[in-house]
Amino acid sequence: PQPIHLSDYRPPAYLVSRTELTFDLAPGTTRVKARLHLERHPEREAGAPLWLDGEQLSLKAIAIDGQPLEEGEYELTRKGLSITGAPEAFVLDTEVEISPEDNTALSGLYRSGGMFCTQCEAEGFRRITFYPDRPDVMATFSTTVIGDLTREPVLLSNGNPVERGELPDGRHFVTWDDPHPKPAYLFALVAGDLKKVEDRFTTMSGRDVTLQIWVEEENLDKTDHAMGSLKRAMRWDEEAYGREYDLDLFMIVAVNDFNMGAMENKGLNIFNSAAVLTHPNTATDAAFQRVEGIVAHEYFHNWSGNRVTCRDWFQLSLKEGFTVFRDQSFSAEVNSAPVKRIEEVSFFRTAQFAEDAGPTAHPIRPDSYIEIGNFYTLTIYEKGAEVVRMLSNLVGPETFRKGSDLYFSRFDGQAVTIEDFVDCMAEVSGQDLEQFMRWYSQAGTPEIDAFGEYDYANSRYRLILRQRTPATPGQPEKQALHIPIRLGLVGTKSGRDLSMTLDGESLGRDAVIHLREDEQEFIFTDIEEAPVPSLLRGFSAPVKLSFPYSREDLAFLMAHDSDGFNRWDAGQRLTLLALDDLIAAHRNGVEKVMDTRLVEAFRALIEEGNDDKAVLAEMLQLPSEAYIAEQQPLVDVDAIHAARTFIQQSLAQELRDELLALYRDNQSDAAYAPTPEQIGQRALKNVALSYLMSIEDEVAIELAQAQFEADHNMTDVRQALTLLVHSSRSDIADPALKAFGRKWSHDPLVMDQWFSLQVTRPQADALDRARYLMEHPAFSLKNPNKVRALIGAFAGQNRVNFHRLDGEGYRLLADVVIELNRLNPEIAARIITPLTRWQRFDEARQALMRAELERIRGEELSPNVYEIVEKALA
Ligand code: B3K
Ligand code: ZN
Repeated sequence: PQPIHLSDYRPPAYLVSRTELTFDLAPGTTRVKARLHLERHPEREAGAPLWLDGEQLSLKAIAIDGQPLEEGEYELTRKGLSITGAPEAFVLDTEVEISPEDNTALSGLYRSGGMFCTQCEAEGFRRITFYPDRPDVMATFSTTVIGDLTREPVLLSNGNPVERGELPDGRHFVTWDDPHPKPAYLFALVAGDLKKVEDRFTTMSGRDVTLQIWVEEENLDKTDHAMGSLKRAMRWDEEAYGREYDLDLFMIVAVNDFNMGAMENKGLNIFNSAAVLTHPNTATDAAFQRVEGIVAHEYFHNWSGNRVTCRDWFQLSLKEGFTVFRDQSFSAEVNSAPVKRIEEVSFFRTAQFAEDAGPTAHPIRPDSYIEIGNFYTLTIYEKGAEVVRMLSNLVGPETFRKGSDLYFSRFDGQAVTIEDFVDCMAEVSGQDLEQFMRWYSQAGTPEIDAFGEYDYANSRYRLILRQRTPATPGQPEKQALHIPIRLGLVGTKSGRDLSMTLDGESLGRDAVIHLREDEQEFIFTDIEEAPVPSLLRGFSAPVKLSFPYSREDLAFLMAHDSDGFNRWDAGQRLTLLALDDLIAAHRNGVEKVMDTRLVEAFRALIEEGNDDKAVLAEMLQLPSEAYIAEQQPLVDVDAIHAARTFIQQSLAQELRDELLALYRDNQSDAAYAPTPEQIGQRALKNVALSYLMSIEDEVAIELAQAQFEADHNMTDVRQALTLLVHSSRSDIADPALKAFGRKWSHDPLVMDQWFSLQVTRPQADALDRARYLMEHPAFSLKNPNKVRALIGAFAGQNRVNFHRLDGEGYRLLADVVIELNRLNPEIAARIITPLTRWQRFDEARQALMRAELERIRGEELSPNVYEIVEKALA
């Protein structure tokens, strides 16, 4: 496979103004008729051939303006069809046959359970019909869906239903019309025996919109939270961005087999059932919050993505980075904002930093790709969102809103580029954002080394910042970025933010300074006492910042920083320092000694409490093994696991009474509600329980068993069960696991959790269990949720067992990748990620991981897996 380059972009030879589709559905052979109204692109030369993408289609008929084409009048390849010498404007009719039943890649039209559904982004529409399948071709669509009255009583597509009727032989049809021009990737069709929950929403201009969530009958009681989230998101987008919904109907459909979380098809969002269904008994707090975030995200795409879309797939972050920023802002507003930010950053620094440091590192706007399906990454999404967040902070929220208003009005109905977006921000703010644009073209995580010095004699504080971005594949040299650093100087005597003056200008007590050069010095004057600097508040830029803090400095910031995020981060840094010592001790075979400062800092946290219990729970949480690994030059999985476990157990022993009290004070019988208060309370109680269970004392075991048996809500049940199953005691683990498995065998989303929590147990049998569970009747490699729950969780979260020195963990993952490469290349190329990070480990593991990558490379590979494996072995 050959890479495609951004620099080769050319507009298409023909545009489509209107697309008329007819689907005659049958699982084995579905007939698709397409009538395209085509016109030469004004910027393209006469004679340029028409190119239509098409894959795995069986062409039955083709005609121009009603005249059937002879063989020889068009050229057909495995990738599509071209016609030379077509008129300037004409109507093209095609008819193809496809087989939804055999579509295991879940791209295009496929079957999920008993229903038909589609996934077209990025390039799935070409598996449905011949079409210029690129986002800069936008057409209005009319879609007629013909199905079986009993098998598919419900027939859905984009837009509004305009006609329906019965046909002979127990068939019926519905015709849908979508008046908003859209690229083919936003097309959707769903047909099956579905039931709906309906609600209404009145838009800001007083229009009445019908809201529907379509599910299988047994899930009708799991839609309330998604519906509530949808209405909150619709209102929020009106208030925060002035964006109103633009059709009379908005539908969400839940499907069990889905490659991603959800898809923003115009008027007909299709969701992975895991991203829409919730019930207190089946979904955890985290799942409730995830559903709220994803429902909002897909809804927000109606403007940032659908009304204004991407010119080409290199611009993917234009819609994804912006929309993630929008959903994060929404979630922060409807939940606890500090805890949302902590969660985002903690995930980002673990997963995106690892991507940016690995062989698949790429800029937010890549220069080239082989398979666009591989670019739905943390860099495009989350780093893209961080860059939009920086923009919003640079220009200020009100100006940012002016910029987004301008962007939406100027480009409504168009397919545009990242420059178009940033130019709007530059225009409304008058700021020069040229250097800032490098964030989009340069891969890798910038590293900032900071040094500070207080000059007692002159009451000055001197801060030196140096930036450098490490080389990434294809980008050996990096340029300096424009990095906004929010900071405060916290007085060591007063414990308060000091007011800052820089170059004669008063900055206040919390300010942003701009790092633009490789190295810059900032001298703050009139600083009346020696400060500890609080840098990168709120994670004001997606960088790694190091400062030679002492443990006393960090304990001080943990207690006094006015920025909640940096209070949390100081705790993380303090814990990491303690971990460094313990990791070294473990490696050198020296006895491990617990840092008493850490114990005292944690004791103080518990004693002081926090109005926001979720924040306190986060502060008490130790950094994950994956995040700890990110900080190490060479990852020693066993030492990390041992060191972290040692800290956890030491804290549990030293603070046993405090943790028990914390647990008991936060127990509640109140009816479940996914409110920030309740979620915080549960988080706090469960973090206390996990410390207590780490020493497996009898009281803790009783508490965990009682919490499991009380069966109050899934958050508590799952946490209790996880702790029991992750313990060393099979006498307490096995009965609970069996009971849970029996009780929930009918519910695939709960069974996903049952799989995950078993294969993430640190005990040595985890790998055997993973292999054994792959044979379980509830498991299937064809269902992405199952693959993620079992294989993804084992390889991504069970580090000690995945990285076993006998290489069996790697072998398991490679076996799965090889099978999935044939079934579902997109999922195969994602699940392989842990193997691609081989450079981070010791030589023995490197060799084992590489050997598995080589074994995969020996197969006949899909472009998806090929691209990742080649990069990993390059
Ligand atoms: N836009 C979709 C992504 C689908 C990608 C599939 N290869 C989901 C989202 O970001 O909202
Ligand atoms: Zn998105």
